[in-house]
This record gives sequence, C-alpha cells and structure tokens, in this order.
Amino acid sequence: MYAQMIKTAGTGVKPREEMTPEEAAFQDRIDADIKIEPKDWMPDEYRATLVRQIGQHAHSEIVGQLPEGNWITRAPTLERKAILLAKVQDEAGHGLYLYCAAETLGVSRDELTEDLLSGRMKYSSIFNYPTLNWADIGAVGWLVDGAAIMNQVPLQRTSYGPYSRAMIRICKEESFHQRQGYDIMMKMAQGTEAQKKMAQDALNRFWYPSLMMFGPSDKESVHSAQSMAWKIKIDSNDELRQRFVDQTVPQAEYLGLTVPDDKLKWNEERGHYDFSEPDWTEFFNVLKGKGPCNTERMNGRKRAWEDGAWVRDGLMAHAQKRAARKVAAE
Ligand code: BYC
Repeated sequence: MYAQMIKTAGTGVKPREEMTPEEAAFQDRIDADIKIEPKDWMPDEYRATLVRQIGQHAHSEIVGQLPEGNWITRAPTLERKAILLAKVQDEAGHGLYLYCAAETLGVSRDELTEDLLSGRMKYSSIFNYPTLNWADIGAVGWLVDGAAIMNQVPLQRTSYGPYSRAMIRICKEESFHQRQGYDIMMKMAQGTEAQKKMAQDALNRFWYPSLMMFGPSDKESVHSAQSMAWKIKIDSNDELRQRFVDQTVPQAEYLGLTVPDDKLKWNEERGHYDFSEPDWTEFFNVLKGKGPCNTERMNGRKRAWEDGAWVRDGLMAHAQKRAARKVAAE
C-alpha cells in the first residue's frame, strides 16, 4: 500500500474541470478551511503527499537528535547539559507525535523507518552537517530551530487535522529551543575574542545550510503547487526563506556577528533583505547522500534500529500473550 502511495505523490495540480465530483467536493472543503480527518474520504495523492511530508518530518526530528545528542556529555555546565538534554528529548517526542499522525493515514511507523533506512525516504538536509564545537550547538538552536519554527508555525493551519494538532504542540516547544540556541550565541558573542570567533565561525558554516532547509527555489519545487492547493503547505519555500532572512539578520546584528553574504542588503522598495541563494548543487548532492555526515547519520539510525529489535520483539510477545489471555478469558 505504501509503495503505491509513494508512486502517486507529486503528480501536479489537477484542474477543477478534470476532478471527479468527490475530488471537487474535497477541494471545496479545503477551500472552506474545513479540516480533513482520518476517516474522511481523501484523494490518494493527498494521502501520499501527507505520508511523504509528515514521514520525512518525523525522520528529521529523530535524526536531528544525533548532532546535538553528541554534545550532551560535553556541554560546558550542568545547567547547559540539563537544557540540552531536555531539548534532545523534546525532538524524540516531536518524532513520535509525527509518526502517530502518519499512522492515521494507514502507514505504520515500522514501514516508515524501513523506508528511511533503505534510503527511500528523506530527512532534512541540515542534519548531514557536523557540529564541531559548542558554538555550533548555539547556531543549531538559533538558526536550525529558527528555520524549523518559521516553517512549522504556518503548518499549524495545515488542512489535515492530526498533522495540524501535532504541529501546535511541537511549535510550543520549538520556541524554547530557539531561545536556548540564541542564549548560547549571546554568551559566546559577548565572551572572549576566541569565543566570539567560534560564534562567527558557526554562523559562517550554518547560514547557507539553514537557508537550504526550506527546500529548493519555487521554480524547482516539484510538490509546492499541489501541496499549497491542498493547504498541506501554507507558504512557498521562497516565501519562508525570505521571512527567515528578514527575521534573522537583525538578530545577527544584535549579536555583533556578520552574516556571510556580501550581497546581503536591505531593499527599501521590496521591504525585504536581498540575499544570495545557497549553493543548490551542494543541496542536491546532500540529498543524494553526499553530504559530510550522511553515512554517519544513517549508520547511527541503523544501529539504533537493530539494537532496539529485542525491545520491539519483547513488547510484541507481551502484547500477544495478553491478547491471547483476554481471548481465553472471554
Ligand atoms: N532536506 O518539491 P519540494 C526539524 C526534498 S527541521 C531534504 O519543495 P516539499 C528539526 C523534498 O522532500 C526539518 N529534502 O518538496 C529542527 C522533495 O523530495 P521527495 C523538518 C528536501 O515537500 C531542529 C524534493 O526535495 N521540517 O525537524 O513540497 C531540531 C523537492 O522539494 C529538503 C519539515 O520537514 C530538505 N531541506 O517541500 C530537530 C517541515 N527540501 O520527497 C529537528 C515539513 C526539499 O519528492 N516539510 N527536499 O523525494 C515541509 O515543509 C516540506 O516538505 C519542505 C519541502 C519545505 C521541507
């Protein structure tokens, strides 16, 4: 079933005159901002697009724990350690809410995980970059969680009920994540010369990968048009990227740091910053598995999945035993 879902995803926007009566009625509900719930009729492509997007989002939350989890034992103080630990645990929770939302569409968490491990499903490109030092943890919280919130706040209004409700919970926690990152950056930027240099270096390395998180330019985005017609996506990739730049540049200025872009300039006429596009060749290479940490991340997930097999088997055996006992008692 899931293979069929993947095959039907991303087939472009269907003109109204080609819609079946069911499809037209469905589109009317979307246009009227009525949420779609799991038992409602929905086009196969709508279901497939949601499984792809929610599944990839869930994988991103889980893989996203790896670059930060790596720093829990090396956080500079007990307080920083406790905060980072809480943040990484939150990411696991976000993954679980999202896997549950995907399950309401008829795909199991095991199937989704197997598709991640076999490379059939993606996770966010950003997590294929390394976190080399403590300033990187600040940059991840500030920029990566900042970009994630920029994308996720509008998704609270997404048309699919379970996804929308998961996003409302997630967004509450993401705001704390971004603040903790900015707080680390503030300490580093106001610290010694060496610490300020580390903060600047982290911004230099994470700036463009953060811009890539919003996906390819609108011209290259294959799914945006249909996803926006169905209100699975609320804003386009370029709209969100621009909003992120406009919000983040003054924050960098406040820190006394420089965004690594010679072309960055406030455009009075547009009311937005002009900025340089990321290197899209690099982005597509990362998607193909050629980023600095793709292999390490996938190996980490494979190991965790294999090491956890005995727990899943044990839980399954326990559940089967309980079910058998219940049947016997009836
Ligand atoms: N990385 O047609 P497009 C987080 C793929 S934050 C990898 O524009 P769409 C966290 C795309 O999947 C991150 N792949 O696609 C933060 C498609 O390939 P497929 C997670 C990407 O779906 C801190 C192809 O490129 N957030 O979780 O309309 C700590 C063409 O793109 C990326 C979400 O997932 C990328 N950056 O738009 C811990 C938010 N960009 O699938 C965790 C929900 C594009 O056809 N997702 N691709 O093989 C979305 O809003 C949308 O899916 C995207 C892409 C904006 C990401």
